[in-house]
Amino acid sequence: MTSSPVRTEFSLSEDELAFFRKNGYIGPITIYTPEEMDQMWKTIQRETLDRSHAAYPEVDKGVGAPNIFNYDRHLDVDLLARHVMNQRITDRVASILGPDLLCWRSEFFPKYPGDEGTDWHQADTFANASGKPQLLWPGESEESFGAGTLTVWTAFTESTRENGCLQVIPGTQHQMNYDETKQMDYNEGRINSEVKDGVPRGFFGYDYRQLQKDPNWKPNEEDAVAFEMEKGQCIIFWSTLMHASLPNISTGKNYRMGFATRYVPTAVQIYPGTDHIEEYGGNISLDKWSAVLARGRDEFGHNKIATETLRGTKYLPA
Ligand SMILES: O=C(O)CCC(=O)C(=O)O
Ligand SMILES: [Fe+2]
Repeated sequence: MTSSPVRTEFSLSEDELAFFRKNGYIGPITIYTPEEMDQMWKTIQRETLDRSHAAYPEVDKGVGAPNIFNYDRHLDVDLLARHVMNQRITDRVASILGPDLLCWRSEFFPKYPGDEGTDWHQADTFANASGKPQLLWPGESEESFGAGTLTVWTAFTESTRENGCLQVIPGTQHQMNYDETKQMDYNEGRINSEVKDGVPRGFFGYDYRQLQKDPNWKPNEEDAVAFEMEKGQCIIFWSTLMHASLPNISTGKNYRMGFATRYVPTAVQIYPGTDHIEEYGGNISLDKWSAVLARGRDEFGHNKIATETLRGTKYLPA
């Protein structure tokens, strides 16, 4: 993590950067007004239904499969393409990662009424579910830990304790409690079936506790912070920070929709030595995948970079 010499409109202040370095996150930060977010979300919902240009085909499998089939819709949906390049986001991310940024992954994280929370977890190489490192930082070998990614988790709908807001344990980003070279077994039947320390939680068909270095260790939930957010606000956090989310205990139509965009500097190799992703009970080819140069320049040429979306719209800073 370097601090960018480039100061721009939405750069983090020195105080904000110091807070991030200590705690592993910063936010909530407002990216869109609630009205803007409402409008945008309506259009995105309509556009995401059309999968004719999506990078990955619809996986006609059980409840776990939506995870992987919701990946990377910023590669075909215009408003999501604009979102990953939004300067309110990328200026701040650049304050932490430096000026040259790739967005390598986006993911929808829905919690519908009755859905369990997300297990506490940390991710460094992102081998957690696939068994293969998805990120390789310079100077790291495939066997060793990489150095994670910066995630921007934006609340596309209001996010409350009741509908399953995001939680973190501040300051935990420096030490991995999980070993991503260990294997978890995927089991759809596990979804919505476990209560962990009084809270219904799971990891989309996995049990993240299977990666624990010490099987007897437990996260220190007393130190957890829960982020209630207005729609249009985001949290920026380092992926090795302990994070989770609460279950959605509400009734009716009160669903929570998070949209995570993940950034690394251009020096990082993404999906090293692999042409597919196999996780959450699905298997997708990376043929149509590309990284998006969200800001700055790519002087490394390690990764395939998209200049336009799969619909042919140019990626331009928003
Ligand atoms: O939204 C969630 O429940 C989990 C989000 C998460 O784990 C992530 O963005 O890395
Ligand atoms: Fe995560």
